[in-house]
Amino acid sequence: MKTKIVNFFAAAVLISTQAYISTAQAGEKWDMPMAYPATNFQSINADEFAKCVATGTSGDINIVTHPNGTLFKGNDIKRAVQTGQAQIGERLLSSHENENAIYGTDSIPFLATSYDASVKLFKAARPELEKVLDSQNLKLLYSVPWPPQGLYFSKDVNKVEDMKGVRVRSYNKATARMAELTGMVPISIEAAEISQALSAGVIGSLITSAVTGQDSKVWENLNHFYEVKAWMPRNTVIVNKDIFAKLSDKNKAAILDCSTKAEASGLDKSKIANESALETLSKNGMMVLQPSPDLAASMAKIGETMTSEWVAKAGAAGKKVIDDFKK
Ligand code: PCA
Repeated sequence: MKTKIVNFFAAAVLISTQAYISTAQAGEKWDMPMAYPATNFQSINADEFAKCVATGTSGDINIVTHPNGTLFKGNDIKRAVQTGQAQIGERLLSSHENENAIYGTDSIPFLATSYDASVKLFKAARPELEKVLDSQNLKLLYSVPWPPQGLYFSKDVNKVEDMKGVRVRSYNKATARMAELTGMVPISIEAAEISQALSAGVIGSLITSAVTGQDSKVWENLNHFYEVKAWMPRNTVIVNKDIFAKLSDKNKAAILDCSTKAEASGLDKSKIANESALETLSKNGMMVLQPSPDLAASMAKIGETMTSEWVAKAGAAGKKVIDDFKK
């Protein structure tokens, strides 16, 4: 109840700030819902993108970012942009893999686990992704990888059997499937609610990056981080296709130029944020560990199962992406 009141108050302040902004400026206001904290590198990058767009369109388009799921929760952002309730938004597209397997390309286990490989995989996937997004009234602007995904626990985990029965937060199909195959119990929880879920004992484990562990102050409840490097999922910024289509050529070009810049600077920010988050985890008493050979071998096997499942679902489009990536 208390959080509800606080959220309501925050929303009221937000609305009055926006009203001020829209009367003070002549251009169009675009709302940009995002699911992650304002201090996260993805959100900071989006703020810079918004500034670039305001400058590049000479004030015609003013993007107002709404971090931490305050305007729409992560899971609702894509639909909000599709329907034009929000003009633009940032979303972890792999969470929509149930709509189309192509959305899950970045979460195929152990396929692209370095920044270079992640860039290469995105390049291979982009044309297919754009097709799928286009069919849903969306246009892809830019995409930024999260650091490699590891496993957080409150105990030593040396073999897959040690995970049995542990409740783990899931954020997409791959996290849920990995949980199932390791004998864990997946529970879908928004990033903004991780700390609360850990403190309440709803979950005892996470599959995520060092950065999201840091954002959620996981050391208050967990003490082991295994650098499994399962995959590097991406946040993708999408705009409503109809709204974009109505812009002048000059404003379209300005937004695309800012998108190219945001994709490059987001990549750099992700690398830097990962290094510093790993340090922060250690400083706060987390053990940052490599998986044992036994654990790594089991995870690799689970990865193979998940990869064949994905390939079977993704069909010819998926095969083309993987072939292009491996070229
Ligand atoms: N953070 C996001 C997605 C992957 C990551 O590292 C999250 O946990 O929701």
